Amino acid sequence: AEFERTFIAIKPDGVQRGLIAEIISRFERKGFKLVAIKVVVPSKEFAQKHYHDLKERPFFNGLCDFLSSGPVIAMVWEGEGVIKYGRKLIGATDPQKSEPGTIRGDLAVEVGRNIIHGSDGPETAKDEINLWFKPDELGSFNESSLPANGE
Ligand code: YYY
Ligand code: MG
Repeated sequence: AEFERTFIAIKPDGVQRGLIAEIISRFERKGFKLVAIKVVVPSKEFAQKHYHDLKERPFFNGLCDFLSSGPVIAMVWEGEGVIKYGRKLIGATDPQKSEPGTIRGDLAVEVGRNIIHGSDGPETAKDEINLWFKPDELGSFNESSLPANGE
């Protein structure tokens, strides 16, 4: 479980509102490790793939339009328990029900503008990481691979 990884995305509303650093810092301070990060403007077709589990829901079309409406920060975070605890840091889907202290609880008010996505289990984490990232974007590294004394 030490090398557990999850997919986290800051949605266009979070980017537009200037919340990138705030959100990243919450994962960093907890002790999780950022393994990959990039800015992507997903196409609507890509958004539909990402949210394929929800295609029968009435909000599916609006949700996919929204996800593809601007830049998204796509990330892979690693650490023990990161899938489940990442969801805890994020808070409940509806920000009206998210606890204070969570990202959505502190920073959002509407379910359709809840600023962040996180994988909901090991299978979706694997699928979402593979959808958003190529294998060569997920290079492993650790502190000891940094040169000593700036060499
Ligand atoms: O995983 P999470 O993002 O917390 O919720 P999901 O049930 O997977 O729904 C994905 C996404 O859909 C949610 O973040 C907002 C949107 N949504 C909505 O607009 N209206 C709902 N009643 C439920 C979800
Ligand atoms: Mg979900």
